[in-house]
Amino acid sequence: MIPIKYSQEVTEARAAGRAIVALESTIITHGMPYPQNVETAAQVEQDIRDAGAVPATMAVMNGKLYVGLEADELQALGQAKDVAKVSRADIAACTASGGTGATTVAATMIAARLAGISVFATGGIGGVHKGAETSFDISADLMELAQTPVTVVAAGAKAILDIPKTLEVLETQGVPVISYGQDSFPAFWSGQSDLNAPLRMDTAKEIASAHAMRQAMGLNGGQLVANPIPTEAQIPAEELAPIIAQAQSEADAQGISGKGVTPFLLQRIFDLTEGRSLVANIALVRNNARLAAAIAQELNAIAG
Ligand code: PSU
Ligand code: MN
Repeated sequence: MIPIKYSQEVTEARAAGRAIVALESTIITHGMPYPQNVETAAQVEQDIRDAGAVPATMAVMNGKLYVGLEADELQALGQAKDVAKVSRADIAACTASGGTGATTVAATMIAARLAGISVFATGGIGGVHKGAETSFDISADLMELAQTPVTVVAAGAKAILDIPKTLEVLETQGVPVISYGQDSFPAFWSGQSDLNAPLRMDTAKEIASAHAMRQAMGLNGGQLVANPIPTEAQIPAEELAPIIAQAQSEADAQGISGKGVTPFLLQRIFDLTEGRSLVANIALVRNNARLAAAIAQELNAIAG
């Protein structure tokens, strides 16, 4: 028996057959500082409601898998210290041992599948880190996309990652990578990168149809939708490149490894941009939430 706890609004949405959008919680505990983390999470949930769907923020708390958080639960998680970051490898152990953990993209996809939710909005996915040829640091998010049937809307991959290698692994794993409304694969803080995504779609309906067709064909796995950051919120890549390089060399010098790498880099980039990276991050997550809400509703319409 999996101890799942649905929030009030998710319980009602399930009963009424409404469109639901999953949200992760590592972005809350490890991706943004308090109080902006809680404010942003609440704002993103509201964006999903305003766009006609219902938000389900995932987390493991005290040995229960939460599908949707009440406002006080979100507050508590956002202020908690030393919350574990759980991915595919540890979500079961954390739950079984009565633990508390924030879900990564991979773990949120697993929770979404268990709850019958097909669409998930986040900021950036994990990927292949720079120097992966020696560190072997490749996020479990990529393999999750290959095996769990959830469409994930993100703003592409961060420049802290090796984007060409990330796209190669996604291709090897058979994950559809779809740029929304443009050819270029967006690079998180910048709307454009030097690479094109393998697929381009211009409407939420096309994305939902492709998701449904994958299911019908019995293909495992989800889709990655890469939605460019709104133009006015971008930070030019030239400006960030030296900052990312500095953050990366600090991580190397301090011997940061494993799960610690992504949170360390995000925190240093926040410091070195004096918070501007966070402003951009908030704008793009909200943008992704709105697109995910549209896709979830199209998918509901197809499912009838
Ligand atoms: N990238 C971001 N912000 C984030 C993360 C990634 O721009 O908050 C988080 C997500 O939860 C993602 C996780 O699933 O980090 C990836 O961690 P790792 O690289 O250790 O797999
Ligand atoms: Mn990693």
